[in-house]
Amino acid sequence: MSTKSYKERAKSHSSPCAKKLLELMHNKKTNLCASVDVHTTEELLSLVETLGPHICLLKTHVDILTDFTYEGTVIPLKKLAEKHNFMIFEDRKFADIGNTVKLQYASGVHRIAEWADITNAHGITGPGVIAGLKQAAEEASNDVRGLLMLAELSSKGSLAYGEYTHKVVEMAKVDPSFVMGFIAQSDVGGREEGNDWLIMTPGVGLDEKGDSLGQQYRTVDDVVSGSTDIIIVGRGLYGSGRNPAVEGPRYRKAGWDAYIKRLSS
Ligand code: 6AU
Repeated sequence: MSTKSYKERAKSHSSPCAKKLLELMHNKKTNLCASVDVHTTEELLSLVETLGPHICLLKTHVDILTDFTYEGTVIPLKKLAEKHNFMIFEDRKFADIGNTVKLQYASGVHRIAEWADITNAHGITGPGVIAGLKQAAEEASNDVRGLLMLAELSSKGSLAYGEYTHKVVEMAKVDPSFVMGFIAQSDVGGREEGNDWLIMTPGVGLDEKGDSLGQQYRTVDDVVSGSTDIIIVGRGLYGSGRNPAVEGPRYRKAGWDAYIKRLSS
């Protein structure tokens, strides 16, 4: 766990993308990432317009959208990111050999490498996944790009723990300028070489304990007092019976208060 401020960590971070995000978090005073898993671009843009002022990061799953187009979806999303000052994380969970993920990241209808600041990958296929994604990022854009490795998962029965998690963390060390941190539930370590990994944690909810398909929720205080730098919240913000205009500020405050508490611990 880091007890240093986001501002301080931004100064010396090895990843330009993490640096940019940490500065944004410090300036905007939010460690909330909204995960918006909806079916249409209209729903996505409308939720982002409401949640945008409260978040440092928007997490998308663009393959859920039934009407995705670069012009109709990405261009307005990028405009909202500029208007409300947040970054974009496409939660693609790449998990193939280096050559294939390189093609998947840059091509197809989604062309993720062109517009998403951050994406993520499983380590199951080995370090070629990092090298492949990095090549695609460099060829697709001059903007900073960052990769999160999935070290632990929030879902019941996940196989990502113990030795597997440890090996994913070791793998990340091959490129700390591109790998900015982990999707994880705990402090996965690996800072011996001075790497200041960002820990982003999904499976966060203040009102529910889980869903019927294995998702497990923990509270904001629980994760941030541990090692979480960014809370990833989905249905807690916009699920049935939730008002995003109320839940956005609520989760933002909970996340920021827990961070301030951690700084003084
Ligand atoms: O808050 P929810 O349950 O509505 O949404 C959680 C979001 C979903 C998942 O695909 C994602 O977080 N997620 C991930 C990520 C971000 O990679 C990993 C994980 O372990 N659990 C998880 O829920 O969009």
